[in-house]
Amino acid sequence: MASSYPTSIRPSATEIKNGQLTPQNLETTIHSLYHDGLVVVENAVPHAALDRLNEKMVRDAYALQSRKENSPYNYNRGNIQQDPPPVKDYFDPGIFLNPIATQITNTALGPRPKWTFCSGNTAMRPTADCPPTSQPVHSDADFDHPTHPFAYVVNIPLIEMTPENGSTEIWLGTHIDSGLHVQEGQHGERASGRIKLDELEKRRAIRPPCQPVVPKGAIVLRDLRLWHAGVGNQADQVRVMLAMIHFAPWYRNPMRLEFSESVRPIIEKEDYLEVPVDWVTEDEAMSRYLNRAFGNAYDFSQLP
Ligand SMILES: O=C(O)CCC(=O)C(=O)O
Ligand SMILES: [Fe+2]
Repeated sequence: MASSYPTSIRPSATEIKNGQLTPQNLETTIHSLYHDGLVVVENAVPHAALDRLNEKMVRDAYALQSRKENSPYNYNRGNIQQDPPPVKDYFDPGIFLNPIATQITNTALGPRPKWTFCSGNTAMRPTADCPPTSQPVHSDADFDHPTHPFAYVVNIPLIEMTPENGSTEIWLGTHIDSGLHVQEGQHGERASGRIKLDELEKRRAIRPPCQPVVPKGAIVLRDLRLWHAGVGNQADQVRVMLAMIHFAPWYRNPMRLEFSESVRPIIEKEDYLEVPVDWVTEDEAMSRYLNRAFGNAYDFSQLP
């Protein structure tokens, strides 16, 4: 039986300094994305940038949580869809335009993938009225989609991610026979993309899921079609995990990002991604980013 645990690579100091993997390490990532639908790249993001963003996003997470039923949660209230602040002060290119993540998606999907989704998933600490609850196993590709790779999620946890604090449960290899035929739930609803229970049991006998320990500074690249689930956080710290999606350059995808004008000079220097953005003022960006209703922050309904 193939291992349930993902392949991790540890780039050398030279690779990190150059923002480029060697051909050998790049081949390993492409091999893992092809066979497992997921790969981990360790030591790729500077810790200071993660700490700064984490402090802000954890504070914001409590504000979102206090909205209870009206918070933008996915499947259950302990797991919140949370955008990072879309302004220069929090826009560290080492996180959002990470060169190694971009090198991998350029190689796997073709030159200049489109970056059109920028958000995060926050696993809240358990509370009396909201105990740790896992999400149903699902695919984020809850719409009719190609059977070949067309999009990768770049997940960046802001702290070390462990089974205790809600490391995402992943089902390696499930991107290969993914599609609406194994899913339940209507596209666009809060609990869409759920994998049918009999399909889960069939798959468990072949290659069961795992919850990997993902060290701080690591990036997880995941095929958008891969089955996974947010797991209840049992720890006393909030776990924020950023989720950026790079779509193949040829994929018909009209989604756009919304950032403050202050981010524009940084984005305009980016040569390896196409980044369609609606620019807004700093004030608009700051007042809007926590007010996306569910189905807006996470809206793939424009996709075919
Ligand atoms: O928070 C996680 O670990 C995963 C969340 C997730 O998969 C989702 O909300 O779609
Ligand atoms: Fe998901």
